[in-house]
Amino acid sequence: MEARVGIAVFVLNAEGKFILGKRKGSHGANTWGLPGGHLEFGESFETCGERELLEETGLKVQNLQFLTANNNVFRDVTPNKHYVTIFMGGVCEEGAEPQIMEPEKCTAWDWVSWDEMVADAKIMVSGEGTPSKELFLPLVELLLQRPAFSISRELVEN
Ligand code: 8DG
Ligand code: MG
Repeated sequence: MEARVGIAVFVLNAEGKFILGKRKGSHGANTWGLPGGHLEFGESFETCGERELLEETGLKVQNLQFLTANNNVFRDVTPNKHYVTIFMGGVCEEGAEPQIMEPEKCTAWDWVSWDEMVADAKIMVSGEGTPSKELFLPLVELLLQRPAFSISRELVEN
């Protein structure tokens, strides 16, 4: 089995918050992850990110751009899964709200700040305390593998 490519999208609002969705029916069930999905054959990162975001949330994103990438081995599923995650970022229209377009895959969307996500990731890594949102593995690994990375409006606005 080879590693696959997953595209994950940070879509920022005017406050610099982004959306996380509560996963259902797949690996990482009940954890909160970024909207996204599999990179299809022949597709660009940008097209995949825009497509997945629209399919899952109904949101349109402007100026989607590459941010960073990481490597994720899911050992809690049999057979194990291995993904390279490409993190893309962009801004949505002011006041736009995500819709639950695929209730069989995602049961809720919520806006979170980078600091809130980091706080939950740290709780999960330390194993002490209870995170306010249990995070999907690629987000926890983002903090561990790319400690210098953080998201902001400025990063995705240009
Ligand atoms: P698709 O078959 O419709 O393209 O995918 P999906 O039904 O939307 O599946 P998904 O689980 O949302 O995304 C596909 C894979 O992408 C997922 O199983 C693992 C990988 N992936 C990462 N990081 C992230 C992430 O942060 N968010 C999402 N949604 N997927 C991610 O490696
Ligand atoms: Mg998805």
